[in-house]
Amino acid sequence: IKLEAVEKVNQVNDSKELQEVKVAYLGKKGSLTGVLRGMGKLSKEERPVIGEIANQVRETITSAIEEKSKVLEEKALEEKLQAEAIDVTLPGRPVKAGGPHLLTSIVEEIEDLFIGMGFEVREGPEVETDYFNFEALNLPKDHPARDMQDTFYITNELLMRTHTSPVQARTMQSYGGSKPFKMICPGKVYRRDTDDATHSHQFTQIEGLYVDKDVKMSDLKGVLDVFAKKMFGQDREIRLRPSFFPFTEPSVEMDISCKSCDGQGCSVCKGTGWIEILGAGMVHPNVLSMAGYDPNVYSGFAFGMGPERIAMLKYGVNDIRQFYLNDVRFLKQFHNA
Ligand code: FA5
Repeated sequence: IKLEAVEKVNQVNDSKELQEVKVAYLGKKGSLTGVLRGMGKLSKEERPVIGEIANQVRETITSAIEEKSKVLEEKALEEKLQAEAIDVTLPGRPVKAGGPHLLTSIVEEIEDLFIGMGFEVREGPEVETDYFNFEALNLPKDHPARDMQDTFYITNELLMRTHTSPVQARTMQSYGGSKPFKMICPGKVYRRDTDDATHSHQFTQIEGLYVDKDVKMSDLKGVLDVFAKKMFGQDREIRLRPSFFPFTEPSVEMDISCKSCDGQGCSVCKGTGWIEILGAGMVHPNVLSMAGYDPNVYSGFAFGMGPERIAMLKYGVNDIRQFYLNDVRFLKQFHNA
């Protein structure tokens, strides 16, 4: 039995076969187990002799199996390592790197510029109350100027904000009517505008507000001038036009010359040579007092600009809808913008 078993163990090629051999000799019905079971029938004298031999045989077979098992394990490991070997000389598969959206870059650039002039960055809700979006900005119910911004209403009192100006009132309230401050607020706004090359029903605005004891129109002009020159370079022309907003008095709009498309027949400038990028003005006394600031002590200026249009001018984008189509061919041109 011993020789036969050891021979079989040597011939085995994998752990399954080894297990079969083990069962055949040492298992419950195995041949060696059979011998051990038969011991009871032996005489007193034969029993210890045969018993010792049987034990030796069992030990020999067991250790042969164990050794073989180790050899097989090592062989399996070796094969696994071979199969998983990494060829470091193969060429790599490049991963395409993403980058910030042009609009994100422009908003961050504008933020940095105003942070540099001492403005803090604020946020406000996109679902806004009628009070903050209109009433607190001197636009009572039924005021005809509400028609200037076609609104998506959710309920009678709740709407998608049509501009970032409600954050003016929210910020003033948070300062309790007693502290001077400078803030900007970037964010999404919504209007029932028909989409075209320069209008989108959802777009971005950046609000600016400076409230202090002696803020003048010339401060507004100075800040807008620094902004425009830094953003577009010295060679762009800037013009301020008198305008109307219920929350500012006097009010202006700022246009930038349209060099990228020479004005004529261009979809951005509609042939005029100019594109409007922001509305601004001196904060209306009613707006100050509704938010708790005494208009006899405090004054302020405010502006609201459209970063999409600023990016269009700066990078020669001829259709605002490009910002929202998510066409990677368009977007990746500006990854280093
Ligand atoms: C306003 O929204 C005022 N809240 C701005 C303001 C703030 C005035 C503070 C005074 C004081 P207006 O509707 O003109 O104004 O929009 C401001 C800017 O947003 C525009 O100059 C333009 O750059 C951009 N804009 C307006 N409508 C759209 C639109 N449909 N698509 C893309 N950009 C737009």
